[in-house]
Amino acid sequence: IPAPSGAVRQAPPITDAAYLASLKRVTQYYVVTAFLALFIGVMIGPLQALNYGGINLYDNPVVKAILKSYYQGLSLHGVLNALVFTQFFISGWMLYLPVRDLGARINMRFAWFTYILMTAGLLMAAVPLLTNRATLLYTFYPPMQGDALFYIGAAIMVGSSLLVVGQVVLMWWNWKRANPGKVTPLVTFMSVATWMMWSVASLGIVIEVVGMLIPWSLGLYRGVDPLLSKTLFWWTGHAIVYFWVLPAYISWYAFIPRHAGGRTVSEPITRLVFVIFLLNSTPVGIHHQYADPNISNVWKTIHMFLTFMIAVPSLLTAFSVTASLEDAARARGGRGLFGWTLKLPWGNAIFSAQVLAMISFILGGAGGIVNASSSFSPVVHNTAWIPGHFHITVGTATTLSFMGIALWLIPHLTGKRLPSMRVASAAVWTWFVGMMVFALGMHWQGLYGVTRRAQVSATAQDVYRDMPIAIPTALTAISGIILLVSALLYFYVLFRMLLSKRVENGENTPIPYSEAISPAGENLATASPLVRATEPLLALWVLALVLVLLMYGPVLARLLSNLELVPGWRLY
Ligand code: HAS
Ligand code: HEM
Repeated sequence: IPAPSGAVRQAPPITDAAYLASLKRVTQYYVVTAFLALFIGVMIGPLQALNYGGINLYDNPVVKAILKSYYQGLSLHGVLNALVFTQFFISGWMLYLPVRDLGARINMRFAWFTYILMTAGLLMAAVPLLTNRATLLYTFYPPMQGDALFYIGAAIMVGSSLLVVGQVVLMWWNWKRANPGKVTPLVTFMSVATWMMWSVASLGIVIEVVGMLIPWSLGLYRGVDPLLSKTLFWWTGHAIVYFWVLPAYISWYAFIPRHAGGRTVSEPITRLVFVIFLLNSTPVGIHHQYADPNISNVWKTIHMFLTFMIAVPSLLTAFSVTASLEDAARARGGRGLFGWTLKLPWGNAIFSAQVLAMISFILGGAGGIVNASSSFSPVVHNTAWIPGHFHITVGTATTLSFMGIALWLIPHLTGKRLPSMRVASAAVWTWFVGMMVFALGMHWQGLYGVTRRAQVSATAQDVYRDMPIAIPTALTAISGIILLVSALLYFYVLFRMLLSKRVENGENTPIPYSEAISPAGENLATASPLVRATEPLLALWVLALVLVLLMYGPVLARLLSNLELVPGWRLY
């Protein structure tokens, strides 16, 4: 991490060594649990990529001994990668950052209790998943039904994340009371806004699981309405993608400029971006349901426009972060319209992982806008295009960013050293290349109507016989191998680091705060109107809730008035 170029924020020192050690340890537990889940989840990915490459390994005796079906593997892959890895990493990352940013003292017993509860939820859900009694895919749409333990475990896991929300928001609120008239520091602002957004977003899935699926799986209801359940799922299910990507944005705004030797462009604009996400992330979920009946076209269209609007803060981010990279590169002597990019520290895996993640997100974001357009949606919906889209969003923008962050965060938390920057770099570059090839193959296959969530390697000969899909099929298979190599390299570095001895005080690897070209200032009285307008996060939180109720209330009311209860199915 290069030395700061000027006046740069430092985390206020925490003098109580035992408290700091406990805070770091709980964060480390979250992060390591996250990567263990990713390790298992990712090992199944290449089998699926080979499936979309026309190669069926699911009859192999070794694979058969572990996975009962393609769908058990896909359920594990989706749940472990998209739900468990993200939630554990984010819970550690966005608890640790604001606590250090404010130098605050939180109740460590409560923090540990939350981690243990979340892990208990995970273990409960894992039992039916591993024993093929919750082969429901990560969206667990009814009428497919799993064991009650799966839903109860999932509810406990999500519920524990709400305890982290409570702890962080309360800590921030105490800081506000102790510092009247002060502007919330940027990293805390971004973390609190993201947690608030998640609390509003998660309500849909909480109502679905606690109010419908748990009693149904316990036999208390004779059936559930699949459409109502799916609508509640997507209330949470789209906003969750911003819960996955905003923690990466925190790093892109606050820390990446420092890694590159530059500055964050504008703290006020960054705050605006997070406020738009708080308000607008959730009332967009119906773009997943254009094909569903009993939701009027008016609401589908409103959600479509709100979806286009939620691309705006990401576009603001794209320009702001590029400007901060250009600032860094020009300070290192970079020249020309694009030539400056060569001066960026591409050999530093912490940096390159995250900037390659951003580059992949340019393409992923563009694909998202295609998905959101109700006129294009019928072409791509439920095809291989969609996994193509989300492996360059959550599978790269988020995952590769978290992989890069872990390379400085673990040394910071543990005092251990990254064993090899070269191997780490090889891992992150091959991940990027692998995911680009994967996305090309999957988007391309999707355009020919190859369906997602299908064991096409067992049926392709019949169904897709006349389609010219040989090239995208081959690309997908090749990408699976590249990604397997990449994952093995990354986990080798990560686990070697974790298993090595502590060699220094973790504080020697500081939190890489960046200086801002346009800071928000410290006092509200002298701050710009934009800073003052974005400071009252509590009021904005309430507004976000009201907006969601307005945008979902009439849709849910219509579904409730036409309930169609369906008994459970067990397909696999
Ligand atoms: Fe999506 C489906 C629309 C963003 C994840 N999405 C999914 C699914 C997942 C997912 C997991 O409207 C599948 C769900 C399922 O299983 O069925 N998505 C969007 C839109 C956006 C979007 C409009 N998605 C995400 C993010 C995800 C994610 C973020 C995870 C992290 N998505 C959809 C729709 C569907 C969908 C439909 C349903 C499809 C269907 O039919 O089923 C937008 O938020 C995207 C805005 C993004 C941008 C890009 C900004 C670029 C940035 C990087 C800048 C680069 C820099 C580098 C700075 C406008 C910020 C410069 C480099 C230098 C070297 C200088
Ligand atoms: C689904 C491959 C990593 C999240 C899929 C599918 C393939 C695949 C081919 C589509 C399966 C189908 O629709 O039938 C891979 C490979 C990976 C990888 C080769 C890297 C080695 C990841 C990562 C994440 C992720 C890092 C998220 C953090 C998902 C999700 C699904 C999925 C959520 C959808 C599951 C479902 O439809 O229920 N993966 N993946 N994958 N993947 Fe990955």
